[in-house]
Amino acid sequence: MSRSAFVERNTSETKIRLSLNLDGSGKAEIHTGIGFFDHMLNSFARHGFFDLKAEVEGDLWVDCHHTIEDVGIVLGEAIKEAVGDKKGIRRYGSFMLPMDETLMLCAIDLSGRPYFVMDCDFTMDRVGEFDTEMVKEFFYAVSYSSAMNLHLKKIHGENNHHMIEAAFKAFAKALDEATGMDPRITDVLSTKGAL
Ligand SMILES: [Mn+2]
Repeated sequence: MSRSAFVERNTSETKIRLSLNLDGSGKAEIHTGIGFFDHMLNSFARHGFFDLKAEVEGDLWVDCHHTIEDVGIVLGEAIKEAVGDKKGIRRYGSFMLPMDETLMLCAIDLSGRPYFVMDCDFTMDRVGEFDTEMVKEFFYAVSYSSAMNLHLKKIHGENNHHMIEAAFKAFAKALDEATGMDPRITDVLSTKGAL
């Protein structure tokens, strides 16, 4: 049983084709037109052991906003589809990821109820062609379209490239744990019987 999804989304602002395999090996083919964003999505795939392909044509002549936000929406939809009925998965996942001076916490509950909390401030407006304020927009979109409870908290950080990269890697590690199978869980890990 393959836990994967393909999502296509076309609007007047972005055209996105994305495929995700939760049980992959970390292979990625990412083309968003934003170099730093490609670097982040590659890191997400590699460190979560997800296979991820993303072909994105966004209105980068406006700015990076629609492209990054819409990839977040589509990635969230793919996660939701790939986890399916959530039978046998751990549901919760968290990771504290160090990257040089930066320390980033990510915690996930695949609860079916979207909620996003981010406590991370940046000291630069941009890293490459990536606006730092889009970190919040991206993860907000992922959490809402996948119906995931997602927390991101910066424990320490000075370098903006490190802080963003640590957030993407911590998210990958936490999601890998939350989507992972536990042989002790024979149904859905909830006293309600459904997530
Ligand atoms: Mn880097």
